[in-house]
Amino acid sequence: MPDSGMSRRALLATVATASVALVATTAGQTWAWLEPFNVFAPRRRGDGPQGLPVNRTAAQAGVTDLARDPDWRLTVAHDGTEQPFTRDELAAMPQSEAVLPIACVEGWSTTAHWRGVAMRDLLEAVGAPSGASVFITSLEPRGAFRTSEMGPEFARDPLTLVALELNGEVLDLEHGYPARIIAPARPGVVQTKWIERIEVQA
Ligand SMILES: Nc1nc2c(c(=O)[nH]1)N[C@H]1C(S)=C(S)[C@@H](COP(=O)(O)O)O[C@H]1N2
Ligand SMILES: [Mo]
Repeated sequence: MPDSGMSRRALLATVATASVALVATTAGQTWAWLEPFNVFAPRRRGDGPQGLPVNRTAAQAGVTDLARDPDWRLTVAHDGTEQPFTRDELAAMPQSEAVLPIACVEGWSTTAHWRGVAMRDLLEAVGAPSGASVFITSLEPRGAFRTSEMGPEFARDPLTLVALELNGEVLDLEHGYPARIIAPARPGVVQTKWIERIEVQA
């Protein structure tokens, strides 16, 4: 019957359109899902200065001049006092080492050798309890990852460092020079770079 033939063609056309739409939707999701791999491409293990990928560069963070400023100090605020440390002063303190990964949610994890002042030694130097929580602020003027919080379990861990060196060299500007946080078993987003202030929580 001509009518049913038309209906069948109409039905087939509808199914075909639906299939195209389904393929288009799936393809769209596939591309959206694959998209991060384009971003990963320049961040493979070993890429970036000192053998470590870079999440956000110093230029992107707007810290290039601030991080190189000889007047930079790391200020530790505790119990109403503010104690500034120059980089040389930090480097003159007992140094600790840790082999720890940066694990970024964007899909890479790279282990590196870090050296610097253990957070617990820094806390002790300003008379703060080793079981303190700390609030860390970066030189970065704005940005989602410019601050981080750290509970006592991390602050007192001997592997939690205010890192000054990476893989045997002075920490590269891209990796947080003059100083950054590195701590075990924490996501990359809280491994704060270019730090300028540590507030000991009351
Ligand atoms: N100040 C600051 N620190 C930061 C970030 C940032 O954007 N700003 N990015 C974080 C993220 S998401 C990751 S994965 C690590 C990457 O460190 P890297 O660039 O030295 O490898 O830095 C963290 N520290
Ligand atoms: Mo990250």
